[in-house]
This record gives sequence, C-alpha cells and structure tokens, in this order.
Amino acid sequence: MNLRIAEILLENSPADFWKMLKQINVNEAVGILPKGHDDWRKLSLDDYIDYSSLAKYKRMINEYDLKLSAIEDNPSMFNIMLGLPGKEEELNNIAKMIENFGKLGIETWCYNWSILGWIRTRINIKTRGGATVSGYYNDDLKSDPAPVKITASELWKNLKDFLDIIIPVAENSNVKLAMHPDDPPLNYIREVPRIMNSIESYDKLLNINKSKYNGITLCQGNFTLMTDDLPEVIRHFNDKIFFVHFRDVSGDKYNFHETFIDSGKTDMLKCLRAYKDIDFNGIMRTDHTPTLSGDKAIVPGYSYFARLHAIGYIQGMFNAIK
Ligand SMILES: [Mn+2]
Repeated sequence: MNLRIAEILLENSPADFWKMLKQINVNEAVGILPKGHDDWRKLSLDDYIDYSSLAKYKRMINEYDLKLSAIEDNPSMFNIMLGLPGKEEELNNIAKMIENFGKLGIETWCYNWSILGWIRTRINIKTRGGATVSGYYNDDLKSDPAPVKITASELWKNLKDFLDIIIPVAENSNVKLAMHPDDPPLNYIREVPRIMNSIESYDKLLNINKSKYNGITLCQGNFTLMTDDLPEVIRHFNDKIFFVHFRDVSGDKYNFHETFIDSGKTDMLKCLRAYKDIDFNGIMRTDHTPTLSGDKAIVPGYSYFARLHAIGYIQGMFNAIK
C-alpha cells in the first residue's frame, strides 16, 4: 500500500494552505464543483463541467505541484434522482463531465445519491480544550415537513437506471465512480428516504452494477455508524473502495458529533492496518475535523490547523505500520 493523501481544496488560489500541503508531503488533491462556494468558475464564460474550465482548474492546482486526483460533489442531478423531466439534460451533462475528467486524468468522481445531502444540526459543539465540532441530533429536525415525495424503491430504481447509462461512460473514460454514503446514514430524514446507509445497501449497490468502475467512498464517520467492526467492513469491500474519508465520530447514527481522529469511537490504527491488508491504493483525505482556537474554517469541519493535525497523525500511523 502506498499512502496517497489527497486533501480537499475548498479555497481559491492563491492559497497558503495548498503550499502547506506540499510542504507536509501531501502530493495529491481533491477538487470541488463551484456550486456552493465562492469560486472564480462562477464568473467564467465556460460551464464548470466543460473541458476548458476543468483544464484551467487542473493547471491551477498543478502549479502547486499537486495532482488533481478526484472531484467530489454532484453537479445538478436532482431530476435524475427523483426521476423527473429534465433528467436527460442532467445525464448528458454528467456524461460530458466524466469524459472531461478522463481526458484530464482525474481518476475518481466522488458523488452521492442523497436528496437532502449531508446534514448537521449543530456546528459549535465544544470538545477537547474548547475546540468546536459539528454534530447531528435527530430531535433537532423533528417537526420539519418533507420537501419532496419519493420512495426508497424509486430511489433504487433511479440509481440503477443512472448506473446503466453512466457506468459505460466511466469505463470508456477510465474514471471510477465512488459513492459517498448518506450522512447521517439514516433511513429517513424529514420523511425523505435515504438509501446509501448500511453495509447491505452498499452490497446492493455493487450488485446492481458489477463494473469494476462502480465503487465506494468509504467515509469512515458514516460507515462506523453502520457497524461495530469498521476494519472488517474495510476488508469486506476490499478493492471496491476507491476513496477514503479518514475520520471519526462519537455517538450513534441518530445522535453524534465529530471528533479528533484520536478521540472517536473507532480504532483508527486498526482501520489503517485493514487498508494495508487489502493493499489499498486509492486516495484518502481528512474529513470533518474540529476547528481549533485561532483557526478558521471556510466550511464547518474543514479548518486548516486541525486538517494539518489529522494529516500528520495519519502519516505517523502509516510510518509505524508500513
Ligand atoms: Mn465524507
């Protein structure tokens, strides 16, 4: 196993953080789509999925001597997930985007099949030494109405249809599809079903389309809420794990908060040993770290100091077991 840390880039260039990554021996990066962020691509004449726009983005990252190994996030795909008119245009866009990833050597697309996306209900929970973390508490959302109508079986059917169309594009483009779990991995939030929420559901995902390009983003903070034995789950999914979010939480899937990677419910060293056992050669990044004093986070859970701490912690563990 080679340790391939690819840290997510959430800020615009020029960014000292991108330099710091190279300085601490991180050589790869995960890019984002510009939708929810302050990003130059919003002002570009080209759509962010166009070749020219992605090529410019890649060049910008390469200038920091970082390889752009993955893009994480969904472009617009609600009509696909919900099976509504407009899905054809969304499918065409996704196919075009994946072809462009392939041309540019972006090897992995981390996407999700979550209508409501990732949800936290509190973002300023005090943890060790006063560092702040985010958390999810089910009762915080209790009385909100359902924003859309769909069933779990319709979501599965739409997912299968999606994979039938998009996986051949991914195969031709040599781009791996890495499904991120519903976060939190509950059956429903606000009466909206969530289907990527258990070990069985991931078995089903891998079964409905058996391509070697159909795989997993093993976001540990979610998977550890689906099992009491995360290292065994890592060995179970083996070479279908394309991307790892190396993090931990404390609590259960209904009520939890983020933690430092040395203080959650999971044995991180055993997880890293499991990746070594399966000779994992995909990429790995930190995720949902605490915010330390004097630090700032563009998005809660992505502060700079705590991500540097987590990266050093992973590198140290890896050096101890390699
Ligand atoms: Mn994640």
